[in-house]
Amino acid sequence: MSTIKACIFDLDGVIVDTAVYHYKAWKRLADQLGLSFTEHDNELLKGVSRVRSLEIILELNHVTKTAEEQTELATQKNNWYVDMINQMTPAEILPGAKEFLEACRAAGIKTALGSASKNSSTILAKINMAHLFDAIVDGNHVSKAKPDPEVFLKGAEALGVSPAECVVFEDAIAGVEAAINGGMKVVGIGEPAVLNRANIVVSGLDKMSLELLHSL
Ligand code: B16
Ligand code: MG
Repeated sequence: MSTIKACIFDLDGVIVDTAVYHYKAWKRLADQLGLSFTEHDNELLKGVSRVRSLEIILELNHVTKTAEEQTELATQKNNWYVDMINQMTPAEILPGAKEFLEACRAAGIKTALGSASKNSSTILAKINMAHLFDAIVDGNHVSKAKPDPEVFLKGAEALGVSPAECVVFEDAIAGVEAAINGGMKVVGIGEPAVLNRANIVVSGLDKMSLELLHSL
């Protein structure tokens, strides 16, 4: 008998691919500052907070900025990013994401969002999926970034389940580690060679089923 009572989903890379918009906004900022920033560099920002993302770009370019300048730059990037996510539609939901959440809920499994983003409510509203989550925990509710398990532990708490009863769905290495650090099972979304600490790795939620979930 499976003990799984809840699923906690990361947002970027699991439900939608907002990484393309993050990249465009960071690239615009980097170009404005005369800094180098490639799509390869963008991989380092996945699952990482906005503030830390800027620090990484500055570090890659051996550039320093004051705390005030960093706040201003991160705000500028976010304004451009928000302009783009305001144009999102349900057509951008990744394959199988909506169907798997609906299947979980129909089977009595609770659902939560566990994202580093401070813009998750805008995104969920634009793709019309907010109603599919029993709890939403994002960058506005946590003080410690993944791989710290805070975001997922708060999700479990909000759902009234124990960590051992949760399965996390994550596309970032730091997110997989956060789930393990929180005592949860984790399904990696992406490449098995990259997410090798996950219990299983699938290419997307279209490859998930309740049967596979209960086999974990
Ligand atoms: P924001 P996730 C993360 O989302 C993104 O992967 C990461 O690239 C981004 O920097 C972070 O959200 C913060 O986003 O600037 O909107 O607060 O994968 O944790 O859902
Ligand atoms: Mg992610």
